Parts: sequence; C-alpha cells; structure tokens
Amino acid sequence: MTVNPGIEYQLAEDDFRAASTPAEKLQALQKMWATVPRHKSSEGLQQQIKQKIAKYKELTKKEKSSKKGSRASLSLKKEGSATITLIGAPNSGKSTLLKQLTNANPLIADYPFTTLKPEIGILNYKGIRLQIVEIPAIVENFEKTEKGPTYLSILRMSEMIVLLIEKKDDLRLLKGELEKNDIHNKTLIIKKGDNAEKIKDKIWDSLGLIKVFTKQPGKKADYPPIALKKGATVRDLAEYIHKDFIRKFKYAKVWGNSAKFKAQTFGLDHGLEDNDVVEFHTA
Ligand SMILES: Nc1nc2c(ncn2[C@@H]2O[C@H](COP(=O)(O)OP(=O)(O)OP(=O)(O)O)[C@@H](O)[C@H]2O)c(=O)[nH]1
Ligand SMILES: [Mg+2]
Repeated sequence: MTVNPGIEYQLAEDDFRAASTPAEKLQALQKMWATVPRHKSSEGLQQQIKQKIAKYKELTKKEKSSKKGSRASLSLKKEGSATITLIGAPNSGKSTLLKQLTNANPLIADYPFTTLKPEIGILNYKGIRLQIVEIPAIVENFEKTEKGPTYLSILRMSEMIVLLIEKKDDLRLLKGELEKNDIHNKTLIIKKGDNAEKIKDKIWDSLGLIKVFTKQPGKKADYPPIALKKGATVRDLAEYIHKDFIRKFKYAKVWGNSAKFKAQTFGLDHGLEDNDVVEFHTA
C-alpha cells in the first residue's frame, strides 16, 4: 500500500523544499505534520517528519542565539584566504567591479548611494578563494554616520583595501578618510573602467601571497592549491595541513620555481615559491 498523501501535504512538502532558513523549514514541516495521512502505511513517513521537526527546532534555536551574540561585535564573517575591501566615492563603479570580480550580484544603477549595506562576494583566483567586500560609498566624515563604525571595522580587518577612482578628487577623498581614521592597511589603486581580469592579477600580486599545491606520490598535484604568505617554508605548509605532520616529516620533494630540478628533495626550512608542488614523505 502506498502512502498517497493529499494535495495539502504535497504543497507543504514543496514549501519545505523551497525554504531557505531553518525557521521556514520548520514552518513547512509543521504543515506537513498536520496534513500527513494517519494510517499504518505512513507510519515511517510520520516518524521522519517528527525527527525533522526536532532537528529544525534545534537549528532555529541555534540561529537565533548566534544572531543575538554576534550582531554587536562581528561586522563581517571573514572567508577565504584574504579579505579585500572595495571603496570609492558614490557611483564610482564599485558594484560593477564587485560583480565582474566575484559571484556577487549587487544592485548597479546610475544614481549615487545605490549600495546601502556591505556586499560580499568570492573571487576564485586560480583556485584560491578571496573574499571581496564593497562597502557603501565613502563620503567625507563617513565614520560619523550610523554605520560608520561597522565600515571602519571591516576596513581594519581587511588584508587589502582597493581604492576605486573615477574622478580626480576621489583619491584625495579616500586617502584622506583612511588617514584620518588611522587605517593603514595595504592599498591598491584602480581606475574605473580598468580591465577586470587585469585587476584580478593585480589584486593577487599585491596581496603578498603564494599558492602551492600538495601532491601524493605517483599522483597529479592536488586541487585546489593552498595560499601561504610570501616567504613561507615547507614547515609552514606542513603546519597548515596538520599540526602533527611535522613530527612525522622526513623530507619533501618539490617541483616548480623553488627547485633547481624536478622532485628536488628538501627539509622543513626550504622556502617555497608561487606554484610550487610539494610531495611530503613521512616516517
Ligand atoms: N562606462 C562605464 N560605466 C561604468 C563602469 N562601472 C560602472 N559604470 C556605471 O556607473 C554607474 C554606477 O555604477 P555602480 O557599479 O552602481 O557604482 P557604485 O560605486 O557601486 O555606486 P554606489 O553604490 O551608488 O556608490 C552605473 O550606471 C554603471 O553602469 C565602467 O567601468 N565603465
Ligand atoms: Mg554600489
């Protein structure tokens, strides 16, 4: 015998699938619970719904408490190997650039102050994930606006700040505002209309990072690569992979820019270069 649920139940199930937050899922599940056929053959299904209700109640509770706790202190959840914040005067093309660089889909329009809250995207640069954030247009004394402190904290936690310049005066405004607020993070200056692919390369080149690939013996290099600071050694890579790794380390074979020949053998202090491939050998 089949379960054969009615149309109300099916609609609730559709809602469940379409729901994007735990609270919405829970609401749909409660509707499913109210409309699921109550006969012997649907006992398994009833049981499943009950379990899911319990799970989503728990998730809803967790989400509420984490939101409460983090709102005041955290203005941005950092992601990827570096955070790059994009600033500019009103209408200078920040959202357009964010869209070209990342998976974000911000509102773009020809009037000023289109962007009202930080917009966040991920740039996948040759396998390295970089977080790019557009903060709303910078105006003189922006730090005194309601959201000013939030924007300052995003700027301070960024590995790099990209200044997007449209008009002659923009650079003076942006530099002045950063200086006044004692923000001295690394900066990169980009002109409106510059080629997005070239900007990606410039961002990567300015970050001071290298990407290295690990490799298992007899196999091709692993993907994606790992981002490390310029000057990183085999030890840094080993520590990144696992704290315990160093104890077991015997030697590494390296292919690429830091090796004189393929599969050259090195110890923990060997300095790595961009695009190196490293094969660890352990005891
Ligand atoms: N020709 C040209 N137009 C651009 C370029 N970048 C942006 N625009 C246009 O400039 C206007 C503003 O673009 P946005 O990307 O919304 O600028 P924004 O800096 O995010 O603006 P706000 O968020 O309002 O401060 C839009 O009409 C865009 O189509 C560009 O490289 N070339
Ligand atoms: Mg914008």
